[in-house]
Amino acid sequence: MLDLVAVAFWAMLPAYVPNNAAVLAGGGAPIDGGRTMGGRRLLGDGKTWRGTAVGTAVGVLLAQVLNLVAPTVGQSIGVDLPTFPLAAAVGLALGAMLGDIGASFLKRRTGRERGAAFPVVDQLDFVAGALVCAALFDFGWFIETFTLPVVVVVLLLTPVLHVATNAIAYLLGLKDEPY
Ligand code: CTP
Ligand code: MG
Ligand code: K
Repeated sequence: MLDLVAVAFWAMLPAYVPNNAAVLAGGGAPIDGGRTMGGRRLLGDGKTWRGTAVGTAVGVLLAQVLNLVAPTVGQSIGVDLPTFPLAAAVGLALGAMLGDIGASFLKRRTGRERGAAFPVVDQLDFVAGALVCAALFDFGWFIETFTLPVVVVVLLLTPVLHVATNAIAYLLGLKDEPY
């Protein structure tokens, strides 16, 4: 059980970090360029080119660091930790950003202003994006790494981690809302 949690957490790290990096790097031009659809912003000012690019880059870089330390860390906790081929790393990091962007599109279409909470979607949008893109970019790696039990742990663990991380970012004054 602990093995599953360790593998799930490790395999998702390149998808967890991009959203937090985007919060720190955000600002600048919005992806939608201010365009609207049905009187509402397509995505809103919370989805920027810079946040998306930096978030993706940080996730891919983190995967390289994890690749270097996987044997050492794995041995010390007695778990066979996965490494990340480049395509898988890009899939996880970019996919996490795209999932979050997709959720903003849905939020705007359902009348939610920038920053409004969208429970469940807020907690799992980036997981869905990361898993779909990782599968598209490196299917062999994906099915080997994300076995059904690992996916189940990811789906249970991520909302808890997401709520905790964002609450901390809010308390530190890095984020405007605690979700
Ligand atoms: N951010 C960014 N680019 C992204 C994602 C996030 O620049 N692709 C930055 C923005 O500064 C954003 C902050 O990270 O305001 C927090 O991200 P998030 O909570 O996802 O955005 P919200 O501002 O809450 O907007 P939305 O309602 O569209 O989710
Ligand atoms: Mg938000
Ligand atoms: K979000």
